[in-house]
Amino acid sequence: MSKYQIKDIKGVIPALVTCFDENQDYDEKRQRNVVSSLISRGVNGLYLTGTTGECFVMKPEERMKVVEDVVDEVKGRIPLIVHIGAIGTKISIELAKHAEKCGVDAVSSVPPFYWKFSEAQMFNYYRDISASVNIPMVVYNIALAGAVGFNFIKSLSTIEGVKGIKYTLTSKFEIMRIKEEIGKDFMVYSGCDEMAIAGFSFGADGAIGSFYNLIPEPFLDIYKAVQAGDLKTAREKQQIANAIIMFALEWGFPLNIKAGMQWMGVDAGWCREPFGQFDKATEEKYQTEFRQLKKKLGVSGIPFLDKL
Ligand code: MN9
Repeated sequence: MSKYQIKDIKGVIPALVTCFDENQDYDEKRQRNVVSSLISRGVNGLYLTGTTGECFVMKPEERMKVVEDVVDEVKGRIPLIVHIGAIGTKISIELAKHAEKCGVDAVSSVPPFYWKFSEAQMFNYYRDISASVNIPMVVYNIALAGAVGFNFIKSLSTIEGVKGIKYTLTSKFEIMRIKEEIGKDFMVYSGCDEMAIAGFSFGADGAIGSFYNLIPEPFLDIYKAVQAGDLKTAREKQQIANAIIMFALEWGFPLNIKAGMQWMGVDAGWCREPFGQFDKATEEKYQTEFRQLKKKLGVSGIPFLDKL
């Protein structure tokens, strides 16, 4: 049974990396370690098998196994949202039902993509999945899957069960509009970690993103600071986080996240092909450059930097 209501799923939520071993197999041991380490660092929830979780290079059974292991590791300590997106409604429904049975708190999905489905087809996709489970659906709006516009979001919000949106677009002002025109109880999760301050300022309830696997600390501070009306602190923390993000983005995603985690002693394993991997020399070069950035920033209190 799910434990948290959608209104209680808020704050800083890592889009959890999925751990693979050197043979490209899903690695339960590493996965459990990553989860418990993130919980000890104070994250407010986890978003499983999404973009960062490499879901589209995984088989449905593997995605299900990740959900089972994470649910077992978390034991209700923080809320869980599971991305069940696939191009076919039938596959998504199977994943959604399985996630519900495991006891997660919400499901989420990108719209079906690749064939440029019409809005009517996408609407039916969300309608059918939502009808198949009794836990809320969070629509995932991201350019990679073909971003949907405000009016369509409004229409999706009329589906019973659709209770929020993960908004991974740079048009953050629409978060305010969603809250005003759809309703303040319609949950909004800001994507684009480099704009978390904007997301929270425009009224997002939470933020879901990849860098919260690596540097949740400044974002937990930003979340608190914006809520307390302390934009100065929020801006300072965002500036530090962005220096790290901009630097890391140049090496390719999600390799950068896993490499960074490795450096700080949280072993998330390998990425799945075709993402590839860094050769030793490249990784050492990045690490050296990062140490220089750390010196330039001159900050402490961010474990990733402290441990470099
Ligand atoms: O919101 C992630 N977006 C993508 C989810 O993966 C495209 C973000 O967390 C970004 O990885 C991050 C870096 O641009 O903001």
